[in-house]
Amino acid sequence: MTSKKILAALAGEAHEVPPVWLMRQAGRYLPEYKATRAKAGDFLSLCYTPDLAAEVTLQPIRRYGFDGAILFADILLVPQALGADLWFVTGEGPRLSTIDGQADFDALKPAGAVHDTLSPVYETLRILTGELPPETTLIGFAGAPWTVATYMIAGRGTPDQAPAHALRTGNPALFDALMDRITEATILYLSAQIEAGAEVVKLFDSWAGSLPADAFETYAVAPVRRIIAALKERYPDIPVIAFPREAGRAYAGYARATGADCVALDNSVNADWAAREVQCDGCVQGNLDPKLMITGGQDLVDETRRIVRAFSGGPHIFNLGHGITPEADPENVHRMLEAIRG
Ligand code: 1CP
Repeated sequence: MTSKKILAALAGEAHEVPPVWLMRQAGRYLPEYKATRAKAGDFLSLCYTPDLAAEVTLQPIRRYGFDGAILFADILLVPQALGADLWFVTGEGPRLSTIDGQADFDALKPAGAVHDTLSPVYETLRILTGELPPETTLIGFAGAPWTVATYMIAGRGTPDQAPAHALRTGNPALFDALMDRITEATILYLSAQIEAGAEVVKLFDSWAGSLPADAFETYAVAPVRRIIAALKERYPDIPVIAFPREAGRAYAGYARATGADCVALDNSVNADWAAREVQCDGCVQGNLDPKLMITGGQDLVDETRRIVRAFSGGPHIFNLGHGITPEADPENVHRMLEAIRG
């Protein structure tokens, strides 16, 4: 038995009041986050300064008492650890060096080199294990290989991931080599996060929905299955949450195909359908439209209650369908929690 509700839900337990945390719960909607980020100077310094990264991880736990604390870091730290240049343009987002051909791939570091860059992240987790309340679950994470590859190839976020699709179909040998390198690096990175205290790990496949049906198995399912199998071989008890965002009907069967203990649902999925077709295989998480954290009101309360009801028959972790945005009203998080916890 565990006093940690998230771990209990991941083990298959249903709760009348589900555990809750939010994607991007440490972020720019919180004034205390902005203050710490200003102290760090820039986003990457915040990620690589363990005391400050631990501080921003803890801020939403102090303010809201969430059941889960997600490590403060970014999915793009893995490309950087593999040798890509990474910088953040204020008001625009991340920029990376691109992968256009074999020479760019050949310049990358081997997977085993990632710890040289990422060791401060492990230190953040070690700090958090000593500071979190005993009922709070510590969540580590990484990007899933396809999503990380889209950023490494294009050098930035793109609306349609066109550069990655072009490499995938135009030079499959090079694309597969890149996917392999990211997959190996991710296994090492998440293993080190678990050694440092992560009790659950989550794989973010934010662009899984842009893969056509015939490529979904190869690039969204198979690499995630390989990562989960490798982690479970070393750490049989570690639960894994996977988020194949906008997978649509491919959400059905995804947990079985990948070995994930919990599937995170975006907000385009119908909750009653997901209760039948996804929750039958284990825990589900997510689904609330993040826009409701801006608009609030009775809609927020009604939608929150509807999702709690839809998933009340099985294991469920309450969350949003995507990250909370900088425009969200911190008071609306209290309204949502009140609707869940009463
Ligand atoms: O200005 C700022 O302070 C930076 C905003 C920000 C934050 C708060 C970025 C830049 N990353 C993060 C933290 C972050 N990113 C976390 C920390 C923990 C938490 O959730 O509180 C996590 C889990 C992520 C994951 C992440 N980064 C994803 C996957 C989830 C998703 O949102 O789909 C992705 C795609 C990224 C890349 C990234 N990092 C930052 C931005 C703005 C982006 C998106 C870039 C783009 O597509 O254009």
